[in-house]
Amino acid sequence: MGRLVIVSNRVLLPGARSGRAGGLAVALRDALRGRSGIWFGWSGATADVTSAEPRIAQAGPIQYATPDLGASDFELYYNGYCNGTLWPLLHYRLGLLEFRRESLEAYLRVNEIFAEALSSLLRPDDLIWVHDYHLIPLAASLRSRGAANRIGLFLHTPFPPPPVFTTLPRYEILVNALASYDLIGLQTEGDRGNLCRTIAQHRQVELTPEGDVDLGARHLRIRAFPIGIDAAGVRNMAESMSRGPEARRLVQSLGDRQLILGVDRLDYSKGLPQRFEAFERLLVDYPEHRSKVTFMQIAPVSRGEVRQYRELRRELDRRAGRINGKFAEFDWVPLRYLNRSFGRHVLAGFYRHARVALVTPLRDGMNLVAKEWVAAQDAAEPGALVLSRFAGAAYELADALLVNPLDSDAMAEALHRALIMPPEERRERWRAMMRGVAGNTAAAWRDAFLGLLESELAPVLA
Ligand code: ADQ
Repeated sequence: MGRLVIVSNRVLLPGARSGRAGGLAVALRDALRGRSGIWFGWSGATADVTSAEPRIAQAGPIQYATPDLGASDFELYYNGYCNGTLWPLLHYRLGLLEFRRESLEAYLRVNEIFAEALSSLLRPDDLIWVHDYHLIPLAASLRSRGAANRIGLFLHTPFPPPPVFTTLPRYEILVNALASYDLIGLQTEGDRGNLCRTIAQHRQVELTPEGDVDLGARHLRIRAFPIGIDAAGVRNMAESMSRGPEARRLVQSLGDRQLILGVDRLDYSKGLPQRFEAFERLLVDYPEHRSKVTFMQIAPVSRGEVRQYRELRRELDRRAGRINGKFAEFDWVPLRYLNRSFGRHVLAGFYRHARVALVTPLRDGMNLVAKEWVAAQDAAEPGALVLSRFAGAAYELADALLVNPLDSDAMAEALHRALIMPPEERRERWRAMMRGVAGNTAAAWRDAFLGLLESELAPVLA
């Protein structure tokens, strides 16, 4: 068995506190632990220029190779093309998309430099697993340096339909780059269909119903691999942390009020303004909940260097101030809005005390918070989940109260329904959701992807 080489935008370095790392980073680290290999990705630091000589660290069988980004590439590649162009495009937000040719050039250049740096570390039988939209051209850059390894890509974001994707100037560069992979994984069947149609249209080829296509030199497979979580781990963590100091203080501060909880990165894809509006509608349309519920939204600032994110933050500050100014009583603050992050274990304890989880992205690849909240519930007394139809998680969590996050009246109705839902209905819905979450773990996701990437893969066609 060859080594596993994982390439992702950020790397969970040895010794880093995994309590703050996302479930995904932990799953990838575990994937590497099972076999020797390399974890390659941006160090998180900037230097004068993007470095083709990564920092190297070794921990047990895993080598960590982490190049720095040059200051201008941080601006043009990371903030510019990745977060200012691709992220809004992949989340169907064309109005927020900014394109500059200079950023596209930086994107291609950084991928070239990363490929150069990685090439010197590769062995011919290494299995390479690339993650996410930051690195789409990486396989093509590696191939041009002679890499004949099996290379897979997993896209954590949604993938939009062709009329949306092809609004991207010079989109064909990306579609052609995708053809250098052996396997591309997406979160849902919907995303898979969209990517298949985009490739079919652009390359004038036909894909099989499963998503196989011969692209000249390569046989490409496109499949849905919905990402999962370590359900048992989250459940155990929630069980013990529900009695931890933070959760105890939270419960004490709530008194006998019910907790509605939202946990997200502060990102415009997460639908936070609409969520605040829905909470306001709840207090207007169902005044019986005033003084009886507390909505806590945890949203640590992310990508604060990007203009759209700064504007979003200002808008949320305004809305939060207005809601509290309008509805607060001398002994009740309806909305607790926190721009700070908490460790995974603290969040797990909070999840268990949330009577309602409010997960309403406008568009989301999967949304692991929804799954983590389900796994954290007490089987005897679970809460209710209000979930956006446009999160990948909605495919698997059909027993949540599914809402359109653009319809704040409907969201207020769903919130009301969740708050008054009888225990038996909550238990029934939760049991169905938990079966799905427990049955599709992060480890199962990883093994399914790598299993297919490794199996009788793509004999390179002559
Ligand atoms: P994200 O957009 O970051 O991920 P999500 O899936 O909800 O969104 O969260 C990923 C991880 O970050 C989870 O383990 C979660 O607990 C943690 N997290 C989120 N908000 C947090 C907060 N406020 N404080 C602390 N931790 C927080 C991207 C895609 C998603 C996709 C994931 C994984 O945008 O659609 O589900 O990758 O593929």
